[in-house]
Amino acid sequence: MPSAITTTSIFGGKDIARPRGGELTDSGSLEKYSYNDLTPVIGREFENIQIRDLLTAGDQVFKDLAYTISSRGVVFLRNQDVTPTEMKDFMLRLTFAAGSPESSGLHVHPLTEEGSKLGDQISVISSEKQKNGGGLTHMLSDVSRFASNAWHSDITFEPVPSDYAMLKIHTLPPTGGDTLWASGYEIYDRLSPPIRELLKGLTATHDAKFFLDEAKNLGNPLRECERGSPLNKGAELTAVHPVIRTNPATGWNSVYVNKGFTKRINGVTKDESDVLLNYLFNLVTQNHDAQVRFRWKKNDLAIWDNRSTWHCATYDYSDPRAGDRVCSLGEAPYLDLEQGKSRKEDLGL
Ligand SMILES: O=C(O)CCC(=O)C(=O)O
Ligand SMILES: [Fe+2]
Repeated sequence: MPSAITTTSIFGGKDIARPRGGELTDSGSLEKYSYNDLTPVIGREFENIQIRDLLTAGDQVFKDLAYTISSRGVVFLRNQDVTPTEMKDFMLRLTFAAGSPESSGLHVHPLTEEGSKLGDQISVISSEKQKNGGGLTHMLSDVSRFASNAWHSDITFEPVPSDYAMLKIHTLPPTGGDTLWASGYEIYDRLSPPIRELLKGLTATHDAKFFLDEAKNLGNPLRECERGSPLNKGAELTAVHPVIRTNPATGWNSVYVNKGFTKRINGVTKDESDVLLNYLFNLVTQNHDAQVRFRWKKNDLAIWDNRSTWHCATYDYSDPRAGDRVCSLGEAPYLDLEQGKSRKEDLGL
């Protein structure tokens, strides 16, 4: 299979899951929509875009949108009239336009019930379901008073994890349930050159074995089938990825370990791994100037790049909160040792 990336400067990745194209650029097709950048480093809210209307647009619009999401980290669209099926169609076009490998489709979460009403590729995010010991947010099942324990990027336990994710929240408590995102590019940019060099040679193990217990609590068998890529299957729920990852859409490097799933930096002692991971997690959770916090209204929708951001739900409410999420799969994570850039330097900041 032809691959856009054939140089030896690539650390990590897998031959059947390399990106099809190179970096994206913005041709300006979204210029007619007004927007607000919510912070200098992360988040853009568009006005007057309906996902449903964009479904009939050409590929260039999807490319421009992919570039916008990948460069701003997360994009917010208010009050969307869109069905779960349209969300899936949209995400397939987005990931394709962005250059994801042919072997990558939409993810099937290992906890998604077989024959579920909305289909295999929709994860139902539901506070009520979570009360039964299920859902995607195990983190608070083990007693902790640190809300920051819930920071993660989606499904990094898969050998081929997510490029983009779309979440629409349709049921909301009167207040609470905000979601926060943080920029992986910005955290990479806060590392000194010697620490960057150290981390560029390292991989980390990501593990979601706790889903085996959650599947039992829910009474559903774990989905061991192909979960959107031939490389994502079985009950192992473990993957090894580079600690620093290049995003093919922007060419920018990002830190790629997360509190939810990353257990161990490989090839160093356990103590060194703990120190390094804790330092990186603290950079994410203790820098509110690398984060954006979104206050949802009914039917608002977010699309983010899981390769270069983390997110964290807020469990500060008691009334029901629910929505639908679709995750597309990108490339197997890699670091481009020659071409990978700092966001700040590339933007001349
Ligand atoms: O409920 C939320 O705000 C976020 C849930 C989540 O982690 C996700 O949709 O990937
Ligand atoms: Fe998530």
